[in-house]
Amino acid sequence: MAILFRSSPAATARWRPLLGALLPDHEVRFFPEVGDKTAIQYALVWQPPPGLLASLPNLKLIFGLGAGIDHLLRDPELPRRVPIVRLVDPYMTDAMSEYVALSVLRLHRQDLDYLAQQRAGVWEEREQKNAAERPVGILGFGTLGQDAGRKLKALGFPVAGWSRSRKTIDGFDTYSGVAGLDGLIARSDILVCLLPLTAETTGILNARNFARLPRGAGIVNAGRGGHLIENDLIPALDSGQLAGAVLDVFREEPLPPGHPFWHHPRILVTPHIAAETHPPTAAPIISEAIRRFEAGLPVPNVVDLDRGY
Ligand code: NDP
Ligand code: OXD
Repeated sequence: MAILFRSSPAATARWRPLLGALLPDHEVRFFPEVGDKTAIQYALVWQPPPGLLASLPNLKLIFGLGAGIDHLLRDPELPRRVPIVRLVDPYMTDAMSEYVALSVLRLHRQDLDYLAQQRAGVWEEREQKNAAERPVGILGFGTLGQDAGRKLKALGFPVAGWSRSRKTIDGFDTYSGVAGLDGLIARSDILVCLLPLTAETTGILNARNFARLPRGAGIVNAGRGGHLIENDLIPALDSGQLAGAVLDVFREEPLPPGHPFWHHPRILVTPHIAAETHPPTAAPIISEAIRRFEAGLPVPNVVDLDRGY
């Protein structure tokens, strides 16, 4: 019974000792050392090469080494009979909420303007609202969205969330489905995207929706680069319809040199670090899931392939 691990070389170095210690009764193989493929029952993967998973005839579970599984669905040969388990790790949830709180506060407190003023040696006060006067809307009100929402609420922001299914959550205005999207957008001075990338959510940060935000709104995209129509962003910023954008994820990663986002004065770029997978907490979550599976118990966080997340 073997486990195949495949991620970047740096991640592999961090996971190797943890998996060995947590799963001593399993043989863990590290890609590209695959060995006898018929022995592999579990795959722990981030961005596996297309066809790798399909080449494992006795695979029983696929563990995505992140919260989003779009990297797996991109594989045209993905064996859809094998359940995919996504990573839900409170350590990552806390990290994402820190990133969202920081980004929302930067937009709210006009950090981009004060940075520009500092560079120009300008000492000038700008009118400032309180958090209570700055509604935040969160696209994707699941594990990450709700935690970020709670923390933003603790800072005083009125928070609303948008999800696919209808939700009633104490202390939050909630919107759902295609019919609820315009309502959430119209009331959001700052719009945060924490959606999974699916056919329905691709391109949701677009000119139409920017135009429906209150003038001078800010956006934070920590979902996926495919959520943003990149060519729509700069015109919305240059016209003043949007005041700023904080972007952690991009259609092409790393963001290519010379891309206009690098130097735009109203865009803050981070290199997909909002909530990185943290092997010391993630490895015990995955090893526990394997133990549950082998004991015939239900495994949490299995992806619904029909929904796409
Ligand atoms: P969850 O599955 O817990 O939450 C997803 C939310 O999105 C749910 O509320 C879901 O609705 C909603 N949703 C999905 N499709 C639609 C739709 N078509 N219309 C409206 N709402 C929709 O995921 P997580 O919160 O754990 O993660 C969200 C995403 O964050 C990941 O998929 C990944 O892309 C991104 N991420 C980015 C990281 C980074 O470092 N930048 C790190 C980790 C994750 P419902 O509740 O009804 O199911
Ligand atoms: C994830 C990510 O999905 O890091 O976990 O983007």
